[in-house]
Parts: sequence; C-alpha cells; structure tokens
Amino acid sequence: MKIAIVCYPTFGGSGVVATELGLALAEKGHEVHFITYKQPVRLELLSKNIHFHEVSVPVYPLFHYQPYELALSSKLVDMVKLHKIELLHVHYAIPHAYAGYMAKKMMAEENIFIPMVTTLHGTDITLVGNHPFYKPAVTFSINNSDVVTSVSKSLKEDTLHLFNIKKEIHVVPNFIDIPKKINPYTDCQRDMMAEKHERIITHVSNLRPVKRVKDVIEIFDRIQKKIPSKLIIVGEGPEREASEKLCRKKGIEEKVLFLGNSNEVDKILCFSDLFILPSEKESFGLAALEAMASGVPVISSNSGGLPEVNIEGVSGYLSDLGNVEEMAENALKILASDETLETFKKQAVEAAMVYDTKKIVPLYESLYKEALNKSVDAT
Ligand code: GMT
Repeated sequence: MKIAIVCYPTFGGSGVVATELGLALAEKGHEVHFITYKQPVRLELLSKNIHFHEVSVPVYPLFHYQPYELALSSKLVDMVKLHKIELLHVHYAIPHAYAGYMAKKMMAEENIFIPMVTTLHGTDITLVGNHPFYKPAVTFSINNSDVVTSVSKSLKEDTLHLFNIKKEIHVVPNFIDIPKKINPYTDCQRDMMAEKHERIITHVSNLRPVKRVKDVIEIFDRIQKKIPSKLIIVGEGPEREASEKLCRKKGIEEKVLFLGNSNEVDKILCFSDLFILPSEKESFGLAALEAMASGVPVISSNSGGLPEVNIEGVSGYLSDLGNVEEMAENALKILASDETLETFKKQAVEAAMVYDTKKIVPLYESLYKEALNKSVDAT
C-alpha cells in the first residue's frame, strides 16, 4: 500500500508514534511518505520504502500568520498525484485532519478519491482542540475522516464527551518494539550518572505544566531523604526554570540532572531504576510504556489512559493527581530492596508486551483496508 503520513516532526509523542508506525509499515513492505515541515526526529535513516517530503511555507509579509494548512493541503495533493498515494494517515487533528480534508476535496474535483485515517493523540482533544477557537473545526475534521482512531479507551471517552462525534472511534493504542528495547546495550555506563549504591530515578517529558514536573521533584525529594538517589530529568520546556529553582530551594540541586532534549533516551532508561510520570492529563503515556519496555517500573498519576498502561502493583503504582506523599511511599516500596526492584523490572517488561509493535501495527493495517474499501464503495 502507498501511505502518506502527516505528523508533527518534533519530540512529542504523536510524532514519535507516527514515525515508528511509518518505519514499521515500511519494514512490512508498504511505501511510506512522510509529509511534514521537517524531517521527523526519529526518522534518522531514509530507506527504500521511506520518503520524506518537506512542506515549506514561503514567508509573505502581508500575512501576519503564515498559512501552514494551505501549504500542507497543496503539498498533499501534489504528492498523492505524483506518487500515486492510496491513503492519508493524519496524526493529530489540528491542523492535519483539517488540511487532509481540504486535500481530499481538491482531489475529488479531479476524480481522485483517497481515504483519510485520523488518529487522535490527546492534547489535540483534551487541551488545544477543545478550545472554543478550534472546536468547530476539530469536530468537523473528525466527523469527515473516513476512519478515526484514538490512542486509548480513555481518550475515546473524552472525545465522545467533549465533541459531538458521529463517527465510530477505534482504539489503537501506542506501541513499542519490545525486542529492540530489551538489553540494547552491553554496558549502559551507569557510573557516569550515579554511585553504585545510588538509585537512578528518571522523568522524560516536554516539561509543560500538564506534566507536573514540580510533583516529580517533590516525590524525588521524599525518596532521596530515605534512599541515596539521583534524579534525571530529560526534555526541554516551560517548566524547566521553575523546576531548577525548586531544586535549589530544597537544596537538592546536586542530585538532580537536567539533561535537556536527548536522542539517547534508551541509554538513559537502560540505567534507570524508576520512572515518574505524575501528569495531569495523559491520553496514553508513551513515555511510561517506553520506560516499562526497558524494564523500568513506573510511578504515575491515574489520569487519562495511564491505568491502561501502568498496571497497579505489577509494572508500578498509580495515585490520584497531586498525591506526592503516596507516590513517594510507593516509589520507596519498589526501591527498598534489590529483590523487589528486580521483580518490578521484570513485571514492567511483561506488562509492556501487550503493546508490542507486532500486535498493534496490524490493527492499523486492517483499518487502512477498511478505509480503502469504504472509499471504493463511495465512488
Ligand atoms: O505528551 C505530550 O505533551 C505530547 C503529546 C503529543 O501530542 O505529541 O503526547 C500525546 O500523544 C502521545 C502519543 O499518542 C501519548 O502517548 C501522550 O499521552 C499524549 N499526551 C497527552 O495526552 C498529554
């Protein structure tokens, strides 16, 4: 099948899922065309079945805001025609589903009928998309997609609750290539980060308020009072400065490392003992799944789709939003003895297996077939 994938090329979860999906589809023999404004961060190697087409928006001084959707929809039309693409898979409703719909309409004028699959990732629904400025356009784009998927049951419920949706929403969760994650390193150079007797605790996110980085520090502060440990914070974002300040205020700045954005998350997870994700909202929590797949147990909030991923008492523990006391107690339970930590590490990998690439990618493939059949019926 010839598939166009439209996504954000940045470090965000939706872009990562879209990229990993494209790579997995290409490996299975599909021809995949990424169409976005920059080469996606995880798309390091272009290969036989992978193509990247950059959308550029020429700056025109008359425009106060440069019209990306317009450039994207035109690029989609051009690429579909040039490469005989059969299906559009747009990740993140805003503005991708909207631009995809316009592209479909332009192509229909030329008797080219191409189905569009829209995947909802979370913030496009629960944060941005729900804003009155965007809501009518998001509702319209979802209802006019041929197939709609959401990354968790929880996000499906939120979408149905917040928008007037007339389309069926299929749940296709985030996924991870488990065999690639298990022991990818012979030596992950743990001593670079901590002493032998110290536990390593990790948080990876875009450090936005929704991630509750201050809760991460509060939890760590309580842990480090009982167990020698280090905290590694990976990612860049608006909460970084305030979080660094909080560490200084608590006098724990020597024990907390802010690493910024990293392409070496696998390596960092390789030497981590615990992952903390106390988010206010999290449609799925790909970061938690990545940690689990690398054998790192998770302490998280029970927001959104996190209970679908992090299994209470198995891969880690979940608490109500903001309950940093309980999160710290649970963390200590896991970290207290080497035996308990080993048990949780093993269980975390087992729980992650449910979301192995091999199990999830075929779900997308069968929805693609459904979308193609629908569009043949409609012509
Ligand atoms: O978590 C973020 O801030 C990034 C965000 C995105 O839009 O890329 O991630 C969302 O999509 C991921 C992939 O489907 C999910 O695993 C994340 O849980 C979801 N984030 C939120 O819902 C806050």
